[in-house]
Amino acid sequence: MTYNVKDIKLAKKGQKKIDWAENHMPVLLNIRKDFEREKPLKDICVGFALHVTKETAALVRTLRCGGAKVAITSCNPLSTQDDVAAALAEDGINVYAWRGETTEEYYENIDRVLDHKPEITIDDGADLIFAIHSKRPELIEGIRGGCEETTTGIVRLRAMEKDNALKYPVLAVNDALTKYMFDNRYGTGQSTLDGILRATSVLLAGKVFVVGGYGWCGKGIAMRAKGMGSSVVITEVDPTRALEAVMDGFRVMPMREAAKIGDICVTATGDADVIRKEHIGEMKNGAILANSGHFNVELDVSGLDELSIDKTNIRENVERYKLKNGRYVYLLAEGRLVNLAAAEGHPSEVMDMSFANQALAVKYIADHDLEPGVHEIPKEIDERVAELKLQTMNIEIDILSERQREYLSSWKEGT
Ligand code: NRN
Repeated sequence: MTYNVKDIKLAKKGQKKIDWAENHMPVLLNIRKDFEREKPLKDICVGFALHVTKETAALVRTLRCGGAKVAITSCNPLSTQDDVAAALAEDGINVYAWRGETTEEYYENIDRVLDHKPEITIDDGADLIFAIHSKRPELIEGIRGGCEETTTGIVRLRAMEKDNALKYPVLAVNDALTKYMFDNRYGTGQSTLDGILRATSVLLAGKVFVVGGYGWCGKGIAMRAKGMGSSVVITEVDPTRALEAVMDGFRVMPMREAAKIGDICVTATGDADVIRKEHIGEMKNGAILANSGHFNVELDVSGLDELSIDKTNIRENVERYKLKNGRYVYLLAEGRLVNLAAAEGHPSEVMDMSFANQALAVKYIADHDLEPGVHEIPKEIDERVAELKLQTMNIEIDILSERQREYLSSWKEGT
């Protein structure tokens, strides 16, 4: 067993954080009990590139209880919680991750995980799968399949599949209802505000809060910013999503207009160049910029540099840029995903469902021979996660009667 972490002496602090997360992840712990009994992953090596957080550590422990050998690195150079990484190392996990990795170190750590020749991969953003296909193709024949956690990763994998470039099966964990309807919406909604508030501690009430993108993440961010008393403005490129934002009571306008009035501007589109130089040049003095998308391509950070005559770190995760036009703007977490770089990511209760899907998806891959390509999560996994979550919340629901079941499958009864 090998590891490379910032400071192994942080392990005790990390164990406490993981225990705290596990106190709020009852579905995953329920699955862990089954895994301990059945050992469905016996001697299977699982390679991870997920944000190394206290919730991910709970997932790692669960797969290990299922008999898996685990090697893990992060999927972002800024999101690793170093005390959690130390705790995993102390637990005997092969962990290669620290907060503040250089780009070179980030990809070296991915290589370290691949040195363990994983048979199943778990990705968040598809960097691991991409590294296997582009740099270590000899590993592919030994791989049973993979899982992908996030929207951006699914988009990337579907593009690979379309080009016939995807050589092994991947389960689209992000597309499970019990993942994206909760993690992407309620998780991102809370964790993005958490990141902004930990970095700046500014008042949100009364501020103009611009959200770029009204997908499941943008919807969550807008809903929570409104709840804190912000006046929320949405920008979009998709007419239907724009219409939904209008009907949800938000102002909708192009970024060139929103940039002029925004006090806080957050991107969550999964696309590149959403806030560009021409927008930044129009921004109010003191505007705060943050990104909640997976990669740091949504805010044009190099364009911001070109527009600036000075850049100073004034708080942890806050860079102050003095623009040539004399105004200041603040960039959070270097434009990287603010919820994980400046806070701890989504709350454990919502990652409980996302990672229950991951654990059951890994078991599904171990139990089935799938064709290369992107596969939807089996409906029975999604439904089991929802039922388990309700159980752990002591919530009971109605059960269809025989008559109701027949009615729903009939077509003869009309008015
Ligand atoms: N606490 C977290 N641990 C966490 N919060 C959000 N994510 C996390 N991963 C591990 C991921 C979500 O599932 C980031 C991904 O982009 C999103 O799909």
